Amino acid sequence: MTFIVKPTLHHPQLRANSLGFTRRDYEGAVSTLCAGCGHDSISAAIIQACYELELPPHRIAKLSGIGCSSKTPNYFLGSSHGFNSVHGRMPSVLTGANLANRDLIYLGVSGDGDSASIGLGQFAHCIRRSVNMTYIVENNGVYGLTKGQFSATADRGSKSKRGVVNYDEPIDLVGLSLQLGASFVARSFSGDKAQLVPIVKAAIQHHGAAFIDCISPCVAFSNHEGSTKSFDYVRDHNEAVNRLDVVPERDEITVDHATGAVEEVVQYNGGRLRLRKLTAEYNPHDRVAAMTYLQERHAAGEIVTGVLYLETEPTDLHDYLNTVDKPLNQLADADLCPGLESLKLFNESLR
Ligand SMILES: Cc1ncc(C[n+]2csc(CCOP(=O)(O)OP(=O)(O)O)c2C)c(N)n1
Ligand code: SF4
Ligand SMILES: [Mg+2]
Repeated sequence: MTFIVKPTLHHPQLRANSLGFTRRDYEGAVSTLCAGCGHDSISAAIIQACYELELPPHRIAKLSGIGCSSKTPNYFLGSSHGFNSVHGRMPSVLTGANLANRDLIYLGVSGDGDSASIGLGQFAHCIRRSVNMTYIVENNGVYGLTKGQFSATADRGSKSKRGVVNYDEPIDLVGLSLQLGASFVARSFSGDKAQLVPIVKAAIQHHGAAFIDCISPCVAFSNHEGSTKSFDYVRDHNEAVNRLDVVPERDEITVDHATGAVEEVVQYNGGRLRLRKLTAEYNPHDRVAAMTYLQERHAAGEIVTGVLYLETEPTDLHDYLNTVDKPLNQLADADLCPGLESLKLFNESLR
């Protein structure tokens, strides 16, 4: 992959977080995407979220598939672990990495083609297994990297840049992840930084499978009239059901919102989410109601954004498998192979 390294010099007065890192320390190489591509805004939101959460970069692992979206991990978190896998295969690589080392923070970055077309099976199994990760799909409704063919998330009736109509039903990854049991589900828009940054922060803090569908217009192939993934279309049809503040464990809550309108959810690591309702009838803890609401609003041509589902006491794959707290890749030979006597005892227990 070609890339241009960014100079490490920065203004001496750039504010550092408590780890001594500036926002620049969470950046990566210079982006080679088209100017104005929505994906670059998502990279900026990830950088901001990790800087604000004060995450040590060496504790993060970013994984992706193939596509313009999957190239982006090269443009953020340059000091973190990274793995660029085969098209549509990121979820199984991430699952394996997570099982081997549960101590890292996993970021899966993918495209709508990568996750809803070729990688749909991989996406589905990774979500239903509750892998502890933040899974972001940068959704532009096209295969940007291969010149703009419709992907499986393109809406029925939407038009390609050359005027071809898509007759296939779209796959809604939000609906699918709700059905498959994801414990955190959100949708956002690359053009709404104020919404996206706290959603990414909340997803990273979530213990379990956190999925974010981020509509991300492709300025080359899905930003024209007739596309339902263009900047104009999303701005005109965006219906945000809530707004989120993320309060780290170390910070006191100082702002008091109107009673009843704000719900506070304590996260696994002690941080808190403050969820402010914008739509009275929307309940982000009712999976079935969320699925119905999203389908109704989609039929009406609206794009519902915000935290769409949140389980307050989530569990992950390691909890189900009852794995030891120590990461498996740090276990010694004696732990991994406890000897013939232990094997005999184990076999006896199965008789
Ligand atoms: C196995 C395989 N099949 C097909 C391709 C060609 N290919 C590369 S990227 C891509 C689609 C990318 O679309 P998406 O995931 O939506 O990413 P975007 O470029 O839109 O961000 C395709 C079909 C490939 N690289 N590997
Ligand atoms: S082709 Fe589309 S998705 Fe790819 S970099 Fe350009 S604008 Fe972004
Ligand atoms: Mg795409």
